[in-house]
Amino acid sequence: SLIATDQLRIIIGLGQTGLSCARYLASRNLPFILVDTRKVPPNLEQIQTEFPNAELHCGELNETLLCQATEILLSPGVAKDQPAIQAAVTAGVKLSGDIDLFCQAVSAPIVAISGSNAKSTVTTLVGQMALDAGIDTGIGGNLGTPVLDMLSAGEQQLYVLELSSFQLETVNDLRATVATVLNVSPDHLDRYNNSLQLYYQAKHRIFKGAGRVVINRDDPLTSPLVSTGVKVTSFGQARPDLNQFGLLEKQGITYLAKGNELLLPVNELKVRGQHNLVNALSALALGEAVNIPLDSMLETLKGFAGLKHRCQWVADKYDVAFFNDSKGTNVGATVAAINGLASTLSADSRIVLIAGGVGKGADFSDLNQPMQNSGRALVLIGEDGIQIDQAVNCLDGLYADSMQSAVKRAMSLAKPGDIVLLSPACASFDMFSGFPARGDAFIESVAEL
Ligand code: UMA
Ligand code: ADP
Repeated sequence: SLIATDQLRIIIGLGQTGLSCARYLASRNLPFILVDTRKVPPNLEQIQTEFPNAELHCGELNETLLCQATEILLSPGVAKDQPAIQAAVTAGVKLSGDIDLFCQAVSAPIVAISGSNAKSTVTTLVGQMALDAGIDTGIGGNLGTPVLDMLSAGEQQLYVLELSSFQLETVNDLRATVATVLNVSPDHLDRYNNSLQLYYQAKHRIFKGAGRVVINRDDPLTSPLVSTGVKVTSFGQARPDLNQFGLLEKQGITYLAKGNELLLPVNELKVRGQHNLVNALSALALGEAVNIPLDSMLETLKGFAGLKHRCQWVADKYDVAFFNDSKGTNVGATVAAINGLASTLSADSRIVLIAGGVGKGADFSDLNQPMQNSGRALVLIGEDGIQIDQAVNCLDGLYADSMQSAVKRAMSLAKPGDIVLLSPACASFDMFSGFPARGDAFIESVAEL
């Protein structure tokens, strides 16, 4: 391993990432100190049992301690612009994280995927394409399994990583075989001084040292400045140029296409909505970059039914269809969900949207146009529901104090043929443990109707 033993590493954050870093260093007999900004981190007992000899500091960050480190391994949930961390950086301490450690440890090709939306869907899809093609593949990152925990299964032939802007903040040298930022729209701006530029810059760290790059033709913010040797492949909705991925119409049928080559009629896909066609195209471009055979990738696409909580069809009740898009946690995602589902509706049918939660300082005005085009009614939940009500002035919002009453209200407002869509455009932590619990509450409430 490239890791020096005479260094003092401080792990900040005792969540999943911090634990994975501690396990990784311990397995290599490398010393570390554990730090968490909370007085009592949630899994303190487990940590003390697992690492009985590790020095542990909880509560407010200690600047003197941090300045003594050679390297700080920062968890994604901890902002790096805190004074104690900045003081350490100024004092010459290297700021790093689990992603850098992982990249130093493996030699297999890495597919690195970021973006404001569609990360989990595309990561899962590319991972499944690789597995179906018989390639031993590790699939993880922001998606759920911390990257270092994947190493316990032994080195795989390929890694497909979902990387958040938070994780990318501490990335110094990724050297992915192929890297992409699928799309950029405002999210997490509370963590970036309300600056889209800072958020964008964090995301674009994914391109550091990348061998190949995949860009979205429909979103200029996804294109990095790369040196001439780096191959760039694009995906997008329009008819593609030679060797690029896009949609092509022939005799009234829309196809996924590469250049002029028709790959698959889109009606053979199980997933619905224009955004999912784009997701399929991006997965093909990424898979091609790591030599997954095209025929095999198309077979995987045909079988892919999408992930739970992402525009997931739940049930039809009294001729109203219910869709769970609990993972729609920012405005861009909810706009895509509304437009994607609206394109499947008949002429008189519309969407009843359930939205709201923790707004993360977002500007919700981009919801107005899609709701004007396709909205029947707006039901609001959570602490920042009122902000959405104020931004969406084409409809009067109705308030509900639980998921159950939101679903009942939505049912009573819907007309036969309509869709009730939970796509909150917000985080869930005011009412739920996370987006999965919020989506499950929706599914249960629909079942009770
Ligand atoms: N925290 C503190 N003080 C600390 C450490 C953490 O207050 O010293 C708080 C954070 O503010 C945060 C929580 O504890 O609210 C968890 O933070 P963490 O960095 O310990 O998180 P992990 O458990 O390591 O999980 C992280 C990702 N979480 C975040 O980025 C907040 C997980 O993504 C990811 O699956 C996991 O690593 C494995 O890679 C979750 C997420 O919400 C799903 N990601 C955001 C998103 O998708 O929008 C970016
Ligand atoms: P992420 O991991 O980036 O949050 P997911 O794959 O979990 O992405 O999808 C999150 C949400 O983003 C979905 O529920 C859907 O509302 C929206 N979405 C999916 N694909 C796209 C896309 N191509 N562009 C914009 N929004 C999308």
